[in-house]
Amino acid sequence: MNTPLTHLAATYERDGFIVVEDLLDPQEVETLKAEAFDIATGRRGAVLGAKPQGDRTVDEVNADVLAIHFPHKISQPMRDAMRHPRIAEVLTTLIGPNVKAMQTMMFVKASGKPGQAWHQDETFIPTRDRSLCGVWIALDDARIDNGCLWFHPGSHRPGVLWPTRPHEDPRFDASEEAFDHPFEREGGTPAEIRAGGAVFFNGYLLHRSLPNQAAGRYRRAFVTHYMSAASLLPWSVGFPPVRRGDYRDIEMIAGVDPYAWKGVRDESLPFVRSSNPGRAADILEALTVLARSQREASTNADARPRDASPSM
Ligand SMILES: O=C(O)CCC(=O)C(=O)O
Repeated sequence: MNTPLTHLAATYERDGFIVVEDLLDPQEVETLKAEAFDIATGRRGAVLGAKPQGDRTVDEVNADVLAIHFPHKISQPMRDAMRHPRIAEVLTTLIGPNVKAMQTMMFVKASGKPGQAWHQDETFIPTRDRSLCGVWIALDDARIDNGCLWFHPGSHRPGVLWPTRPHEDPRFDASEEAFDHPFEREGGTPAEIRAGGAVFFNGYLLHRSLPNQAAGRYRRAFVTHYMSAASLLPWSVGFPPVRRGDYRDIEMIAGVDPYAWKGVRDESLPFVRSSNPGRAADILEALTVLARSQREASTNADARPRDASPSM
């Protein structure tokens, strides 16, 4: 990381995002890709949506996977990536000394797969101090043709969460699109990043991705969301979403947890989101049932004290 951290912090404040090249080395990148495949084929244990490889090729397996949610719960390399010391170093400069993480996602975007329409992550993951920061690590060279991220630089600065609505744009997946804001729908700046590089972006920043139109090339990315540990996290999570006054299925990344006395809860379940709509619906239905019993068990049990947090 050659750019001084103070310069990165000023750029983050101005634009709402920074790019850090070579955050992971090629071996770490390959390990995460292999982990994604192993999770999707059930080699990391019984995970909702995982399906044995059988006689499918690697490409056939990957084509069925849109994303893996909460992979850090079942994969040590994913958890290591979430807790990467270089990420912690940058985040303590951008956010403050005390940083927690609440979710990971692995996007497996094969050729032909859709992008995600303009949105702000704080719409979905609300902090109380606007400290949400997504760290999106490219596991393949992310270019315009294979569906890199796009940003509206500076769109975080008004501190406004714009409304969202369903869209019928076939370029994008089913998640809602932000509208009624002053930024060009077809504008923005692409963030082309080499494999191993990462973009850190503010939770109020408008961003999107376009479909992967590169024949025979993936655009995989490992994403973690972080925030100041000082803020509560009234996150609606689960299927159907249940609103928590303060979501406590967190990992401390740096500094101290001001709410350590609350303990942590293991309530979010890893699952594989299929790119086949019928299969995705079945998985969500099964997840709803499982998540409900997991929540009941977690609510009935005392939260684990902080120092009893599991290490894998
Ligand atoms: O990777 C993508 O295509 C979209 C990711 C994204 O928008 C996010 O992580 O908030």
